[in-house]
Amino acid sequence: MHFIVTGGAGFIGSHLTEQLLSDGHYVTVVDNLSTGSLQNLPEHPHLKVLIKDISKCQPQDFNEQIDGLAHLAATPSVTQSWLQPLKAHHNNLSATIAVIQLCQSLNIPRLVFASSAAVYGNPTQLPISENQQTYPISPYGLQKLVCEQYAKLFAKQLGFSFVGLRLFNVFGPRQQPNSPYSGVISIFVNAMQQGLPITIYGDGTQTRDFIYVKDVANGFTKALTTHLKSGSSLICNLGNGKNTSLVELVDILKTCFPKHQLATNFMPARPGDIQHSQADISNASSILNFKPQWSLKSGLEFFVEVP
Ligand code: UD2
Repeated sequence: MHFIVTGGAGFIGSHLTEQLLSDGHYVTVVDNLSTGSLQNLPEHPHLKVLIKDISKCQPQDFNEQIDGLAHLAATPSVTQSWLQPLKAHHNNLSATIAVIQLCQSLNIPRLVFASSAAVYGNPTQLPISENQQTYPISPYGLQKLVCEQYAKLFAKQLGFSFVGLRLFNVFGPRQQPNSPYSGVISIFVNAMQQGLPITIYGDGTQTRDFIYVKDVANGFTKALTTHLKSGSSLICNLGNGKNTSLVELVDILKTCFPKHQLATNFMPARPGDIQHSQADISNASSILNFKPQWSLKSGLEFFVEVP
């Protein structure tokens, strides 16, 4: 099959591209390289890379029959969405509408969208199921939620099938550690490798559902290839299904890497931080046959080995 992966040179998109290629598929990556890098991608005879903003793509940019599109290109930052809401709106929401139009003009039968647990805001119950009320507390969460709603509407109208995957806390190789708002694991691993202290915001009892990036790539692959009815829409959480506190995370890091120093400072909790998060993954497991293969510990061990 031939798939388009938008944001395919980024953290999650590049792992998805690798998995699709190793499963024998053809992939066209579309990426404007604003945060992604060509170094994240392998050289492969079945891989084409189009360095372009997805919202500027035209149907004639693609010559082949496309069997599915995974849309991961975005400004994936809650902070940026507060600082530059119009720009984030363009990159997250308007770009998704451009993708939907591309699905229409190229007759693409499946759209898979990288949504986020941010659509829930403060969860009212754990684990969080897809039926839980959505109440985004950032422009980013709101943009992801409205993207889902646009895609659902157009899936029904145009007859393609849509899967929105609500990602929880993804970690693994190629995640950028260099902003204070990068994923906590990339920041801690980077500090550990450089012998620098880490900072825990709050008392460290907050929990997150950490999912290894290769499991996320696998979830996307299943969402692209599982048979679904034309015109149907499916929303699935994509997490590990377990929650781990930051204190437990630090303990796991210390056991995995006993030779590294890990000095810990505590600072006041970040405003707007949620206390607990854990995905109910029964939808993904029953409909997409998704099962996480990596624990936090095995993912961390592999991650730190891989440069
Ligand atoms: C995640 C997503 C975010 C949004 C949100 C929705 C990532 C990177 N971010 O934010 O895009 O979808 O979920 O709920 O996946 N922390 C520290 N020390 C540090 C860095 C972080 O203690 O140096 C804490 C932070 O205050 C928070 C926890 O670690 O309590 C996780 O932080 P995060 O930025 O990795 O992810 P999160 O859940 O806030």
